[in-house]
Amino acid sequence: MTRITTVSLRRVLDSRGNPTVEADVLTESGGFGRGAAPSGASTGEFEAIELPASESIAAAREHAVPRLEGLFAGDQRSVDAALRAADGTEDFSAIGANSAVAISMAAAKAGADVVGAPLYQHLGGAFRGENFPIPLGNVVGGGEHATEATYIQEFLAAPIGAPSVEAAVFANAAVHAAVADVLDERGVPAAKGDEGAWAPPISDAEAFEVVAEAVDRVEDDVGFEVRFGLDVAAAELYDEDADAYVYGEETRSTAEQIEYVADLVDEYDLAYVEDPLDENDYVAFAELTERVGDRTLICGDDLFVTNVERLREGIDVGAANSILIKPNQIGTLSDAFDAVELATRNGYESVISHRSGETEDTTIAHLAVATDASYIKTGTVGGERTAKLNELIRIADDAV
Ligand code: 2PG
Ligand code: MG
Repeated sequence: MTRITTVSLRRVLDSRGNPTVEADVLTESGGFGRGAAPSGASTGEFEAIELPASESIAAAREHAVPRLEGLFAGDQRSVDAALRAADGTEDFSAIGANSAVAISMAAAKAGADVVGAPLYQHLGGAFRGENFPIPLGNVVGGGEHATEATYIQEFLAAPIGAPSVEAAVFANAAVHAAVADVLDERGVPAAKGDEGAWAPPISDAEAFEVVAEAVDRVEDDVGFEVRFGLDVAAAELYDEDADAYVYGEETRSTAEQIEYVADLVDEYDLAYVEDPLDENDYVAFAELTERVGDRTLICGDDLFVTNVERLREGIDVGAANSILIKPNQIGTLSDAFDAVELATRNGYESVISHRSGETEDTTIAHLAVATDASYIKTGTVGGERTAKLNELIRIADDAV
């Protein structure tokens, strides 16, 4: 008996100290699942709508909860369809994508609990040992996640030669520590940004030197290939009126931005570049992918917002070769699965991702394994980040 008997919603804290939505789902047989919505700061223009937590909870209690009671918790498609029907809009603006995603994740966990399976297995996945999702770990960051730091939002360690999840997770932590050493040697003080990455008051050019040096040191130490990548979050830099990317005093036209990023890919052998261009510019994305897509991942985050329609548009023009998957950008796990499936069928890699505002929820670690994703982006240090990384280590150890 897996019918849902109760769905409760409450406000809890996220890692920025803001209120977010937590959902509990209980079934007739005593199955239990809990999920909490994350929250973005550099949100894409086309994301599903996050409402203020209290407003979202009130709307979901009124419209969604009555439709969910009596459904089978393990039937994820029905649960997610009920959430969509309860909302009635394209972008979850009636009940809020925050309540929707919290309930969707909580129902999945309740469904897993009922059958006594780990969430990643319940969602249809297996841990394949050598095929684990490689963690991309933010080690230096700025943009919307930290003021007075780099214009590029994230410099991400990418331990692509790691022999195990554990080795990869610890390599990223080592790069984070090595960055602190290199900054210290240069006399640069650094606080941390929203995701636990160092947020030093240095130029982007210096940040490249610092991260490249830190990655080299760790690579020598661990003996496997460690590279790095970026989330440029270029939509935040793009000024529509000026039709240019604004880096403080410096601006770059679209053609210059493509040139700049392509040069960075070659100079630093970047493994990964997310949102190098504006979220509306499929054409420029395609141009860059054409130039460097054979040697690095060009990933659409704000470009695709985990939305199959937008992804299809991107696939048609060759806009990228990978997609960032954030369940709260689209509102349900089923929608996130659909995006991964479409991506996979078209040769795109999937990168399952956290948000800058997070909780201790570990669903994305299970989602990455369940979808056999190539990468997971979920920070390097800090409790709400290590919650996911440690869960990945447990999954690898078959201890969840
Ligand atoms: C991103 C994310 C996570 P935010 O841009 O990829 O790193 O940031 O959650 O603020 O959108
Ligand atoms: Mg991004």
